[in-house]
Amino acid sequence: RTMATIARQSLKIGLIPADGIGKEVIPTAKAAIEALGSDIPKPEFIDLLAGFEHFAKNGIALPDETVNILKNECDCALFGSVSSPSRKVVGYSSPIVALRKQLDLYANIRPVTSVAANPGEKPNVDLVVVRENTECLYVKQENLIIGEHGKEARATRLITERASRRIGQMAFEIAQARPRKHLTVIHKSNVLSVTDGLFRETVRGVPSLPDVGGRFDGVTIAEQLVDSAVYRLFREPQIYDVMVAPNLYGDILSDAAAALVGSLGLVPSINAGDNFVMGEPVHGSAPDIAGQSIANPLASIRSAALMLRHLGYSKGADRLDKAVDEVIREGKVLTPDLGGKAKTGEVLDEVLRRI
Ligand code: GGG
Repeated sequence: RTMATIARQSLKIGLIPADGIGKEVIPTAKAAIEALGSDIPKPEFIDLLAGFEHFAKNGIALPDETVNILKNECDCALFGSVSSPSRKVVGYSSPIVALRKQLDLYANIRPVTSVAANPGEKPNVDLVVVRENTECLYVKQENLIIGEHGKEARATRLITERASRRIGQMAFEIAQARPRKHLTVIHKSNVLSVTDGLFRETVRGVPSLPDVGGRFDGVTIAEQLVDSAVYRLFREPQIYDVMVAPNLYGDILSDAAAALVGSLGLVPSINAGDNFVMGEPVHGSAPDIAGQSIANPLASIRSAALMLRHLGYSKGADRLDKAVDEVIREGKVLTPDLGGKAKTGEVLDEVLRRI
């Protein structure tokens, strides 16, 4: 599924590196895009601020200016990673969660694919996690009260028919465009029969919607409880093609699936809405290695490729993906997460040489 390609003189790309290794890997995606030359409209980059580090210095995690520029001036964006603390910090709220909502980027599309030994061969793992991106427990309505037996914390989990329908439609469209055309709906409706029950029923009902008109007839549909889905993902990942899940399950499943392909440092994503797309590596800000120039740049470069593909620039996207696959397949210049000794910049140079 791609946004309709419109004739553009230039491609305005907002860059939001945010925290930690985001600051090291987003510049590599920028360099890779710049190397594409005339395969894409001339890229123009706009540096934008957000993140916990920005909050710590300035008291704001997501400046209005960042959101306004994204909405009014950019064609697309690349986001790095954010380090929200695990404790409540007064006045702070996750900028990536807010950004996805404010730009209505309702689908987080996370392909997890291994690189086959030889070009043209089928990869062992080739699946896409389609994660609902705007609701579930991420509506962040939590409260704490002192009850009869001490502290009681509650959170609201929101699942709506509208959000489940549109993520379901997106997942069917992605499945329809893939060779296997197989969609698995992930839920836990044996326990959460109201919330997950609504998600499951709504997604399963997508092919019967009046405006679908048989478009998804070729897609086979299965469903799986989230716990057994994790088990089967590790035992037999080949059974999965496209997996669609509510926000929290999708977040966890896609990080878990990354273990199957060697490193979180390889897994890209896009946050997609009907009018905007934002690439984002699945990995976080990795404070343990931030500042050492050893972060893996490949997830960010692949996220740039996904973003360009979504915008309809498949030639440029193919060149980035092919270059990344070659570097992984050759296995000589890799960062430490993949067992190598190379620096971020050395891996980038290998990619640029092949673009
Ligand atoms: N690029 C993905 C990323 O930054 N992951 C870390 C994450 O999900 N953080 C949520 C947050 O800190 O708000």
